Amino acid sequence: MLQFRTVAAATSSATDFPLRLGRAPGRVKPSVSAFLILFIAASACGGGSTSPGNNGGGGGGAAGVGGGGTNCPAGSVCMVGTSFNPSSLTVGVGAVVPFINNSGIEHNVQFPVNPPGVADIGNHSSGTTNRTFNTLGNWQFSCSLHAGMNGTVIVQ
Ligand SMILES: [Cu+2]
Repeated sequence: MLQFRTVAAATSSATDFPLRLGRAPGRVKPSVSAFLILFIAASACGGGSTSPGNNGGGGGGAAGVGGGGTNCPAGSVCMVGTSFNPSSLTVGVGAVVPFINNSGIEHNVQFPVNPPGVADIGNHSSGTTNRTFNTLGNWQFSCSLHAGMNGTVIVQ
């Protein structure tokens, strides 16, 4: 009778043992998957930062395109942006001075004192208007639409 009991107790305790061991791997799993999530997140961030690095020096292509705007023929006055270029032009008596507006911006040319025979030029955003200067003097003009847009034709 005594021997049976001890055998039964031994077997029951033996079957308990593997059950406890079975729980131990179950606790490890959550920490492993948390580590994997962190690793994936870290590697995803790292991958994103590599490609933009090569896109650096793209500029500088169209540098020569805009240069034509300052090509003002000799002996003429051009409206470039919101200024006259040249701002001072010296001509001889009887010179025909083209006032050229290729800016696409509306301008006018107004003389506070008109040279004899020279009329103001009204608002316009393109085109060339000729004026003939037959009288000696420094003839100032301005565009009333743009403050500081001034020029002078010097007739010598
Ligand atoms: Cu103007």
